[in-house]
Formats: sequence, C-alpha cells, structure tokens
Amino acid sequence: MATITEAPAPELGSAVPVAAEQLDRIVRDELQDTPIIDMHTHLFMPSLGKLGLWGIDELLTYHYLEAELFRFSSVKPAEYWTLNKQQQADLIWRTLFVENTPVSEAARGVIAVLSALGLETARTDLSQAREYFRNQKLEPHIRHVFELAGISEVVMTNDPLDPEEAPLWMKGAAPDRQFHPVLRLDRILNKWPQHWQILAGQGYRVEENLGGNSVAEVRRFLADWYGRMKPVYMACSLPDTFEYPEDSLRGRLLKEAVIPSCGEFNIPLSLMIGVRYQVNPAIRLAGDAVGKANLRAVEHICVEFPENRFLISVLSRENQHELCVYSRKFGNLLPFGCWWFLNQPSIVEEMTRERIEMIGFSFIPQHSDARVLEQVIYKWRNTRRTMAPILTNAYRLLAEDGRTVSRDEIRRGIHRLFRTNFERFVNLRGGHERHSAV
Ligand code: RAT
Ligand code: ZN
Repeated sequence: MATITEAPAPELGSAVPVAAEQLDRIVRDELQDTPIIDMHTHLFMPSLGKLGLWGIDELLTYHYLEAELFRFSSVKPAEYWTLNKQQQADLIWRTLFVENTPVSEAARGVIAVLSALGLETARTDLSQAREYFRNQKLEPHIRHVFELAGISEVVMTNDPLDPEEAPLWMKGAAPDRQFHPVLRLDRILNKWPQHWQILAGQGYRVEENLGGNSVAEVRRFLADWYGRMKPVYMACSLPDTFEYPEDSLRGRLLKEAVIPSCGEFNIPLSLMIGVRYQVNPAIRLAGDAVGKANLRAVEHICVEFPENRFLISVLSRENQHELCVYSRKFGNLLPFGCWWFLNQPSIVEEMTRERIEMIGFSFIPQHSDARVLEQVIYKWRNTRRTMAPILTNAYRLLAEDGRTVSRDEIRRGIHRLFRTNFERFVNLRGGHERHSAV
C-alpha cells in the first residue's frame, strides 16, 4: 500500500536554521514559490469544450454568489432563472457589488480576480471586464491564470453519465498534462434507479435491483471508463446520512463494484461526505446544505479494505476532529480540503491547526473546488494567506521546544502538503501508464 511517509530524509544536520524573526517571511516566500496541485476542481481541459467555464459572467453567476443574491435582492429565484446569463451577472453585480459592499468570501473573491487581472474593481457596470474576457484566447489565458494562481495542475471532476460530457470522452477528448481526470460516480452510486438504464442502453447487462450479472457489468463499465479516461482517482459525494455497511443499492455498488475496481486499478477512492442535497430546490445548485455525518462509515470502510486508499473530505465542521482521529488509525486514509462551506478563513484556520497538531503534515490542506477558471486565483491566494501564519506558528512552537528548521525543511513541508502527499497517494508520476503523466 502506498502511504504518504515515503519521502527521502533531507540532510538536516548540515542545514542552516532559520532565525525566529525570519520565519514568517520565509514561510510566505516558500508558499508563494510552491506550484500547487489543485486536487479537486470542477474545471475542464480545453478539449472538453463548452464544459469549461471562464469569464466575468460565469464568475458572477457562481452558485455561492447566487445563494447570497437571494438574501439581498427582492428578485425571486423563479424570476432569476428566466434571465439570460448576462442579465443574471448584471443583477448579481449590482446587488452584491454596487448596492452592497462585497465582504463575503465569495464576493471578495471576484474582486481579487478583477484586481489580479488589472481590471477596475469598483465600476457600476461590467463593460470593461466583458471586453477584457472577449479579447482572451482560452489556452494562453489558462496559462496566465495558472501562473497568477501559483498552480501547476488541476484535477477535474468527470461524470461518465453526463449527457454533454460522456460523448466527448467517447470520441477521444485530447488529454492535457495540466488537467487530470477523475471518474465521478455520484449518479451511479446515489441515483442508480434513475441511471441504470443508461448503462443498459450502452450494452451493459445491468438490472435496476442489481440482480443477475449487474455487479460484474458495473465493473466492466468502470473498467471501460478507466481505460478511456485514465482517472487519477474515482470519487463520489455522499449525504450526511451515509452509512457503511449499508443494506442498499449504493452499499452493494460500493462494496462489490467501486472499491474492488479502485483496488484493481490501484487508484484511491475519494469520498466527500455530509451534503444535505436540495434543502431548497428553488435555488438549484445553491440549494444544498450540510449535516453532521456518522464517520463510523469511514472506519468500517478503512477496516474492511486495508489495501485500498481513501481520500476523505467531510463537510460538517463538527466532523473534523473525528476525521483527524480516524487519520491517526488508518494509513490508507488521506484527509483533504476544507470543502465548500468550510472554505472560509476562520474555519480553515481552525481545521488546519487541528490537523497539524494531530497528524503533522500528513494531509492535503486544501483544494479549490473552482467551477470557473479564474476562481483559482482568489481561492489559492486566500489559502496561502491563511496558511502562512499557521505554518509559521507551527515552526515557532517547534523552535521554542528545542528544534529549529532550515529553509529546505520548510520547503519540504510545504511541498508535501500541496504536492507530494497527493502525488504519492494517487501515484501521479509513476507506476501505471497514464496519458496525462508529466
Ligand atoms: O463546492 C461546490 O461547488 C459544490 O457544489 C459541489 O460541487 C461539491 O464541491 C462537489 O464536488 O460535490
Ligand atoms: Zn466539488
């Protein structure tokens, strides 16, 4: 089993210790200089065409901001959905950025993006920003955005049952070394009754109640998609009510198809647990909420499948400590990210300190979850800004207790957190052939 503790030891004895008053600056510089691997996004490589969202209208109609719009505007959701994209963006700009001060995390993010791109941040209309984006060519723009964000690669979320996306893969979408695929299984695991017929229509002999050869046929489907996509992991989001073991179609699919297939292909399974889906369907994508989950499900999975690897993110703040405890029990569990409603500096700070105190640097502090390309600029800027004092404090405490660190050691720590823990866990650079390997 690949764990994350296999890094070569540096020459610590000969290294020059960083003086206490330099720590903060060196940590900041090293964070700035480390090209991050963004291990969970909803971005798409250029060959997946229109699925890849970018530009000011997409930035403003992000569902995090739509949720905020309905707090400040008298426009009702039903009316909002009749507007076209530009009208929606204009409404959100006017409401959240002109008539109100954009102090929330998601709103401030748009300001940070405009500012990083050299655009004005306090205009009453969007004409300047629209003109800027109209003049960009996608591929050089992606390079520019990645550079501004300080990221080297992103990991996508690829749904083999999405009616727009699947045909593009079937035709052989050109791989891209900066965009790694992930086989996302929400429709199969959470909504089998609504989707099994798509598999059946493609020639897989599956049944609604998983009778007959269904499980073997789902494995054949996963194998075909593994071959087509070469995903770096498989993934699923799960409700707060998720249990394992579970006497359900999802329970059987996980146990008998998905986890064994991940084992066969030697890739991890990412479980993102704690969503209360569609508590307010009127606001669509913004309508999901959060609930505390029973993490014994994670315990049971790690015990039952010790040879598999699991990337785990939990959405409830109340579950975070428990997840750290389970990480101390299971080397095949890699906690990641401060997901969705947790990606606010105050909560990121609390969670990250707790993780460092409980499991050292054996976790992945953050993913961007970006849905719109330019969001990586503000999301990673925020993460670096929040991480700097946390790491400085960790090294300061260590020095007070008798061990100073060198700049190389600081760099190694930051690289682990933002690159190598992920690279090793998914076997990104080695082992099995993968068309996106760099
Ligand atoms: O953060 C989000 O944008 C959510 O809507 C979800 O997409 C979540 O991140 C997920 O991957 O399910
Ligand atoms: Zn996501």
